[in-house]
Amino acid sequence: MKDQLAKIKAEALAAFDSAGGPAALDALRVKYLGKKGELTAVLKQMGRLSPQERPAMGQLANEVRAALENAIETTSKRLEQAALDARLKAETVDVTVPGTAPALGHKHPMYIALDEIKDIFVGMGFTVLDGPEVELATYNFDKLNAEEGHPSRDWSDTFYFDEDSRVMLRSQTSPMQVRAMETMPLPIRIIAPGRVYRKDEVDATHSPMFHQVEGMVIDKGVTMADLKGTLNTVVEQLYGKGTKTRFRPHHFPFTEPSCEMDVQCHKCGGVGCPTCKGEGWIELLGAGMVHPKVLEMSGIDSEVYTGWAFGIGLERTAMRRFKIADLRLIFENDVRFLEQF
Ligand code: 2NL
Repeated sequence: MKDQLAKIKAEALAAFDSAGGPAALDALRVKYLGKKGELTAVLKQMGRLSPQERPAMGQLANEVRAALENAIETTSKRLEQAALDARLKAETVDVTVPGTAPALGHKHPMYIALDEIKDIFVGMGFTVLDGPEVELATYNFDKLNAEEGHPSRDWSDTFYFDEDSRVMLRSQTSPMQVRAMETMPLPIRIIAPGRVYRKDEVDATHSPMFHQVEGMVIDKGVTMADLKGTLNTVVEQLYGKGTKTRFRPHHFPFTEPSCEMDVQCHKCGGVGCPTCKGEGWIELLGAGMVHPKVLEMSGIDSEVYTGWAFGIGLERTAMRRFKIADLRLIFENDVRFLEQF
């Protein structure tokens, strides 16, 4: 029996040593130490021994069991470590492999144009205003001196929400400026960029939704000379120093006098070419001195304060700047188009 135990011990230790992995080791544990294992089989024969022999043999059997359990423990640790080493080696990250660059988006061409305009005005001390696109006709029309019956108030031109034409999608960003006149301390210098809505059919130059920047200055002693001087400075920053402008008389209900400003064609220098349709000039914006009635309706004393205001279409500005022929391209948001700017 002693020889049997010694043989089991030697065999088992050798087998553990050459176990290829944790599963193989576990199978060996069952083979030698399990209920039907070899060591257990020997122990079952203890009953056949004489009482004198039993204690010594029992002790030997326990020593063998302890030795095997110990060996299993160390072998198991060694195998785990080997597996970990192998995994670490296999999963090595090569930090020198070039990564996948994330696709970077970029500004929409119209917002490039808008941000340029904003920067120029902010640099001159103007505040940028934001406001609701759903407006009251009072703010969009009444307080801007466009009375009942004015053609722009017609249902065929304006998106109303209700039968009695009180709530609407703003058709210009002026309502924000009216709110500014009503609430901001004077003097004010503001620009109001944003979406506006008019019932136009979609074509190469029209869209029922487009963008506008309006601006306004109100202070004591403001004149048409301030309007011209400021807008000329803006144009020189947009189109380069020395760019010529001209002011033509016009009509808007909210300004008096009103004008439109043209810039000399940057392409032909004023001689006339396809870009300016032979005119030598390109229409840029509408402007004027804020109508005294408009000032009074917003609670500003028109005897003390005067102001000027302007409005410019953003899509047209961006189209000219980037030579975009069709307005629809600006809104389709096809990345193949947008990526060009
Ligand atoms: C154009 C013309 C213009 C204004 C907008 C304005 C606003 C207030 C008072 C007076 Cl609250 N005027 N805005 C003035 C003149 C022209 O826009 O052709 N826009 C595209």
